[in-house]
This record gives sequence, structure tokens and C-alpha cells, in this order.
Amino acid sequence: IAIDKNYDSDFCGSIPLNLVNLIQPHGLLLVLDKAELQIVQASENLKELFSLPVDDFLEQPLSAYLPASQFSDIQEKIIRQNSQDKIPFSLTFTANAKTVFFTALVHPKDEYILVELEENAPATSDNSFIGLYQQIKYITSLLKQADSTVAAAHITVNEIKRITNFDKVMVYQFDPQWNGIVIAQAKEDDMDDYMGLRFPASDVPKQARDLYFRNPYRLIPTRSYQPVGLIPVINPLTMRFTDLSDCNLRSVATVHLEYLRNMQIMASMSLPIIFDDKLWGLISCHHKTPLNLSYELRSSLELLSGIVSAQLAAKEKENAMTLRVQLQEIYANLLEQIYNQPSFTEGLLTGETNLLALLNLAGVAVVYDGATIVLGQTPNEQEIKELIYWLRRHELNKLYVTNALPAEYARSQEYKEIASGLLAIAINPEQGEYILGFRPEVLQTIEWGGNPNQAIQMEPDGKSYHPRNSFATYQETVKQTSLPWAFEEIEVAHALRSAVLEKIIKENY
Ligand code: BLA
Repeated sequence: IAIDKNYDSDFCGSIPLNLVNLIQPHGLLLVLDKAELQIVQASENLKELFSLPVDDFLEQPLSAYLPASQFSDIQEKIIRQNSQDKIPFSLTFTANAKTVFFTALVHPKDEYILVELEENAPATSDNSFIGLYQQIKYITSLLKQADSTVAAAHITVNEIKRITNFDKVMVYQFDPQWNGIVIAQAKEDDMDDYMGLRFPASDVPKQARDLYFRNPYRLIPTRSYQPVGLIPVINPLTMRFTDLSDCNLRSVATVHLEYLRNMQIMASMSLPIIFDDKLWGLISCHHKTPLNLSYELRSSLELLSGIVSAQLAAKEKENAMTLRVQLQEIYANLLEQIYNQPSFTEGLLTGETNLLALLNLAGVAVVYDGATIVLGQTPNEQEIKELIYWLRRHELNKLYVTNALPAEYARSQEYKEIASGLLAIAINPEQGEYILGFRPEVLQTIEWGGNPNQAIQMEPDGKSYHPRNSFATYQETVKQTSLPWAFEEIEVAHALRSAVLEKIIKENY
């Protein structure tokens, strides 16, 4: 894929997200010392809510504002669940003769405790435990019936849209370069259609992706807000900025707020799909107008994203297993042929099952014992000879696999139509003996959500920049690549190599 610059790692990837010292205004943040649970730092908006200067709260014990039972509950859970993050509490917080009901998330850290406070949404049928539990059970049963990854993704977007009322919900799957493709979408008619579009990696740069391993969601109820600072600016316990990495209220990077504006949405929420310790994709939700979700609903979505992850992982494993079984069947036949024929070459290239079928190749060349034997479409003998020189220079001892040979080895551009993909199995590389499998060029059209080469618009000053402002479909034709090699195909190629080496030993003794 031809993106001019990799903004993911070298530009967007360096924007600091955690040391911003600002939060979004839909909640309050307190920083407590661990010994006494005294407030050492607090967000400025405490002042508006309680009509008291923030300084009045500093160095006060949290116990001064809570009923004794609530305070001791917090104390006890902090001690008992020290390693656990984001313990939720319902608090009745009273200051200056005003009482506010909060949902609190308490994060015990090494040096301090973070307390995120959000005003409680009054209980409704939407956020009752029974109501949400029913929904989750129902969606889980739907997901279990899905017969493919894409079917599961469709259920996910439809159901999340239904229970949250977001105007658009998408499942976004990362490719190996961390670009993301929208594989399922549920939306209101007047929302832009992103189905099937690919977005460059820098749209969700690495440090933002990494935060999904610490946070179950990222919620931005409105992109149009006044950030709220912490007082004092420096955390007196660490003499540094307070690390807001896993604080839900953390203020949003400006470039992303502008991005949301360019997408013409006000509110956004995203949840990770993680399996095998890897970020597989995101569930991304958009709304035209501001939208906040109750803690209860957010928690249900958090559970759901875990269930979706498990279901998608199961589907992916099933797919891999099916492919593996198919390959094993052909491989078993091929093994028999290799052992029954006088030479392994005949075993690979003749008979009902051959190497072309095993590895989905258009051509294969076996270079062994001074001869080059080919089947199907391959480069000519001279070209094969030169390709092998090149392989030998790279000291590729077992397997060499690429689906973009022309980009690796310029000479191959001359025969890219038949060999944009190469899987080379080394038999005896010192002697230039290889099995070469070729795959033809397959032109691929990629539809990007906006031109990825314009992902960043630099201003003339060379310092200020903006995200792209159009997400209109931009078509890219990818040339000089073949169909990719599946992990399971590479696995079976390794097994084949061992079998061939064994057969050679038998042939010679
Ligand atoms: C954050 N970018 C994000 C997030 C998403 C996307 C989901 C997480 C925050 C959120 O949920 O809103 C991107 N959202 C998408 C995409 C789709 C979508 C691709 O729905 C497609 C359907 N962004 C840029 C550029 C930079 C950049 C050029 O376009 C860097 C220069 C950075 N994006 C960026 C940063 C964050 C981000 C820094 C983190 C924001 C934060 O958490 O504070």
C-alpha cells in the first residue's frame, strides 16, 4: 500500500496524550494521597459546582465530604483491591451545604489515588441492572449464532446502535499496517457511509491504540468543550504532571477534536476488540449532537466489547482451523506421492495432487541437482537463475515469503504478472537448490476514507497542522502484489520442507 509517509510512528505517534493536565468538563477529578486520602489536586470545575474556591478543598480529607459509611467502604476496598483499577462507587458528596450524587471511579496508583466523579444519571429503565442484563444476554445469544466474523460484526453494530441510540456504529478492523477497514456499519440515513472504507494508521496513532489496553472505552460526549485544568498544576506528591493515561475524563488531543469536526460529528465513543493480546479492531460510535451515556450503559458496552472480542476470536480460530484441515488433506496426499515416486520432484509436480494445489500457486520451479523443472506459469530459466542468486545473497535459509516481490527485488518487475508473490523453500541454498512457488499479480482497488497522503495538512509555519478535512472515497490501485500468504500456508510450507529434506536423504542412501 502506497502511503507516502508513515505519520503513524513518526508524527502523530509522538503527540503526548497522558500529560496534558486537562480533563473534559463532564466530570471532576480529585487526586488523593494514599496515606490519609487527602485531596492534593483537584479539577477547577469543582468551584462552579460547589461555589467554593478549589483551594478550599486542597489538603482536606475526602472523609470531610462523605457519609462515614461511604468513606470507610472506599478505604476498605482500596486496601483490599489495591492492584485493581477503576473501582466504582456511588457517592453522596456534600460541600458548602450542597449535595451531589456522583458515580466515582477510584484508581489506586503507586504514588496517589485518582478519583473521577460524574454526576449520577437518575435511574431509568434504560440503565436499570435488569434492563441492561437482559440486553447483554440477548445480544450474547445472537452473537453465538453468528456463522462468520462479518455476521458477528453486523450484529454488534446493529445491537449497539439500538441500545445506545448513537447515529452511527461501526466495526473497524486493523490490517497488518494498522490501517483500519470498516467491516460493519449501522447508521441513520443522513450519516456519511464509511462501509468498506480504509483509514490510515495515523488516524488512531500508536499511543492512542496502546491506551485501549488500559481503558475499556474512550468517550467524548462533545467535541465542543472548554477543557478544565487541575489545581495545582504540578502534582505535589510527584512534583510532576499527573499521568492521566487511564482517566476516562482525560481531555482530547486537539487534532482529534478537529478530526471529529471534519467528520461532522459532535460525540464519539470507541471500544477495543482485543484478542490474543492484540488490538484486532475497534467499535466506533458517532453522534451528530452531544451524547453522554450513563455509567451503567458504558459498563454494559464494556462487557459487550469483551463478549464481542471472544466471539470474533472464536470465529477467526474456526476459519483458521478450516483452512488448516483443507491444507492437511492435500498435504497428506502430496506426502504419499513424494514417498512413492522415485524423486521428490516428481512427487511434487505430477500426480493428482501437486504443489500448485497445496499452496494456491500459478507456477512452481524446482531447482535441484543441476536441473530446473517447472510447472505452470513461471519466469524463464535465466530469470530463475538470477532470482536464486538474489535469494542466496540474502542468506535466506529456510523460507522466504513475500506478496510484493517487485518491491523487494526490482528485476522481478519484468515478470510481475506471473510472479508478484514468491514463496521460496530452501533445500540446499549453498548449491542454489530451491523450490520456488509463484503467485501472479492481482490488482487491488483500495477505497480510502479520504486521501491518505493528505492525512496531515501542514501550515506554512511548518509547526501547525490539521487532520484531513475530506473523507470522500479516494481510490488507490495497488499493483505488483499477489494475494497474501496465509499463516497456515506458510506453516504447511515449513512442514513440506522438512519432508523433502528427509526424502532427499533417503534418495541418496
Ligand atoms: C484518536 N482516532 C482516535 C480515536 C478514533 C480515531 C476512533 C479514538 C477516540 C475516539 O473514540 O473518538 C479514528 N474514528 C477513527 C476512524 C474512524 C472512526 C479512523 O470512527 C473510522 C470510521 N488523527 C489524525 C491525525 C492525527 C490523529 C493526522 O487524523 C495525528 C497527527 C491523532 N487520533 C489522533 C490522536 C488520538 C486519536 C492523538 C487520541 C485522542 C485522545 O484520546 O485524546
